[in-house]
Amino acid sequence: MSSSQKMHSAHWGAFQAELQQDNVSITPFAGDPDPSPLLGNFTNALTHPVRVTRPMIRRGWLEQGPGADTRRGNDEYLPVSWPEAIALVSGELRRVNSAYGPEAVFGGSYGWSSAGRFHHAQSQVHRFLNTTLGGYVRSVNSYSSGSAAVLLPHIVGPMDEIARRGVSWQEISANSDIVLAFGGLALKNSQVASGGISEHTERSFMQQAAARGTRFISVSPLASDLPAEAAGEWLSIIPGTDAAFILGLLSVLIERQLTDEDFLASYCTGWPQMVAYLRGDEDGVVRDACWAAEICGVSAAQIRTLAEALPHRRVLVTVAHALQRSEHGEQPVWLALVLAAALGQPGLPGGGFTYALGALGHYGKLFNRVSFPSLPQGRNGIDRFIPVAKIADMLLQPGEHFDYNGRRLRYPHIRLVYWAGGNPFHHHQDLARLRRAFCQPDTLIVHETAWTATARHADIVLPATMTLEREDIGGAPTDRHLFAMEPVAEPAGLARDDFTIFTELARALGREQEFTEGRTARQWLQSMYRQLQGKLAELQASLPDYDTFRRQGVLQLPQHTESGLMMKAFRQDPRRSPLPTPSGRIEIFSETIAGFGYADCPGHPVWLPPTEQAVAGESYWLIANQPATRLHSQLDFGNYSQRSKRQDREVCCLHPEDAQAAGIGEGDIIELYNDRGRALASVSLSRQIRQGVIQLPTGAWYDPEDPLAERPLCRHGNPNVLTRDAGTSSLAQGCTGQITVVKIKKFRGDLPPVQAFIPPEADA
Ligand code: PGD
Repeated sequence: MSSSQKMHSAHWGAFQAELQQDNVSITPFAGDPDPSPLLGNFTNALTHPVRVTRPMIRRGWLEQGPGADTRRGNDEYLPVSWPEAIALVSGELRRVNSAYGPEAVFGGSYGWSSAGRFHHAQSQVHRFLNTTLGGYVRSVNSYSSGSAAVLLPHIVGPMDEIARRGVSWQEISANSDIVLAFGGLALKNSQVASGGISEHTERSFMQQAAARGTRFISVSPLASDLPAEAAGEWLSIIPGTDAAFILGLLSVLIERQLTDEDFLASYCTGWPQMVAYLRGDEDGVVRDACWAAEICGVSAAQIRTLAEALPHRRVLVTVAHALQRSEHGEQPVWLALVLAAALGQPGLPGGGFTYALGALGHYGKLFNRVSFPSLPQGRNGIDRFIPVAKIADMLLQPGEHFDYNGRRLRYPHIRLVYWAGGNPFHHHQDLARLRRAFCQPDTLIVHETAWTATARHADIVLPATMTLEREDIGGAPTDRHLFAMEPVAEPAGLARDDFTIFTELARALGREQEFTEGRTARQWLQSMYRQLQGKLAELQASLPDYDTFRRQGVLQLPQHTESGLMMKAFRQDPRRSPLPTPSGRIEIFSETIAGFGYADCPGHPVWLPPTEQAVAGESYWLIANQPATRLHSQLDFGNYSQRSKRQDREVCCLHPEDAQAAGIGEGDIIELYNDRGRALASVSLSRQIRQGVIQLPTGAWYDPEDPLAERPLCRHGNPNVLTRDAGTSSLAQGCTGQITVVKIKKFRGDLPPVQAFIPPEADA
């Protein structure tokens, strides 16, 4: 590494970076066998005009003070100095806290921000609100796996045990005969891991497994969900119907007496109820292969052939995050576990059920024996929360009751929303509704590196540094490398890191000592590193001193050699190592969930039809999945993401026969529309997508032609103008952004220019 090259790390890989005038040249970490092309988004990011470089206040808020305001998203901004900004923010925090208390402050602030473990924006904002205001209304769970995170502990164990600590790629490549992957194993997803991923090994593990004879089967509406290296098979299915498909498989296994009854009797509860449901004992509906085929669009013959191929082989069943990010998303996850159990596979090397393999770079990896300490959050003095995807409901319906995981909760009345490190106008559904929700609070404060749509709806926008402008430490519990992240450039304009902003605010609120504990950012890093040294010393392992670590740039941590231990121990001795479920077994029927009495998530897994359905020839299933050219919405202005656009629009994928029927050709701009909104996108034709389905990835920055419209047109192609804002079920209330129903038409007329990357008007 030359002296001008700086080690750094992102959620999508480690690298060395060198500033060359305004651009950054990137060299991937030498130890990474398959670096992610997303690194290319850094090259032009530092000085892009869309960076936020000064504290800015929305004109309406400055002139009229705090209060609900429909101009949010369509107003001018006025620059202020840092002292003015600090005085305004601290004054408003003081006002809201003394008038209404922390119950009126939403600090859920969901978002991935950047990889450094100290300058982790969410941790910073939570610590700040706890130590200065005494607490805040928080959010629980994630947009990634909101429903599985709630379901899995009821039926098998904590999600981390079944995903991050689940079956490893090493075991798969050595043992699995069949990997049945609902939602596939797309490399675009596993190239990313929160906190960082230094070695992208999924491609080579799939290659090794395929070479040994593993049969990869991807059940998905998109062939592209399985990489070529897996040399696998594509079973094309109608979106959102996997639960019916699995019920069909189970019925064939029962009919042919191919279920592992010993395993089901000794390790599970509730198989008889499942069998009764499949037979239709209560409602007369026989859920066999023909019944399933009608719903899922896979023929009964294919369902039978697959079911008959599974028994007496080492089979691993996995379900991508995407499947549970849709209405009734709990059901395919639960049924995949039931299928693995019916085959008697859980706890065998390379077999059973693992949740979301391939959905993130964390899964299928070995775990570090110690993890890097996280920034202490302080104590939240109140216990008010929402499931994360209920943000718009909370702001629009204060005081209303809602169901969640057996509890009846009430939305608080929020006056102030504080966001750092996330982009709700990327991650949330039904953006017109979200805008109405964001018009409700008195004040919305956002720290951002760039003028995202979220920043453009804020009253106060504070310029945050990008990761490349900060010293930090990057690492994840599933990555054996720890990186000393060095700043590559000075902060853009007046940008400051979140910690510095919060330190100044804490000082203005008279709580600096409580927030900083007397440490600078560097001293926090040193102290966290010392804690790591302490943890390792207990294992008789040592680390170099902090300065040596920073000079080296990278070090290696000891790892466990095996994964999936919870399930293996359970299989070996279910009495001595019961699962952490109420029965200690896999719960095919859950008394707890049944006791909640939810019609949309009963005591055993079921097929429930979705509220909205595509009608052949009239409307389409829209898959709004993760993008391949950026992480979520991050650095959409980066070179790599920009190169993927056509006529500046996001590209959607459509089957040629659907296109022909609609009079649409390759490269045409189309409008996707429904009752909630409209979006423009460029068309790419492909037979790698099921007919009747359109795929438009998330992450194109929201760019409404008329920000105040009831049914806005996004000129750029953000699918969340179209998606439905409704929870997965009363159990988990997870996000359902993955699947929606749209119509399409060719766009005619003058193409409006994309303006998402031009900062809002500012009065100098
Ligand atoms: P990001 O684009 O990563 O999206 O939603 P999330 O909000 O996490 O947003 C992170 C923001 O943090 C960026 O705007 C970035 O500029 C900012 N940032 C980065 N570093 C810093 C920093 O140090 N300080 C500050 N203050 N800001 C920083 C992701 C969410 O979207 C997720 S996880 C999933 S899985 C969902 N996926 C889907 C989906 O599949 N389909 C639909 N329709 N919708 C989804 N939304 C969800």
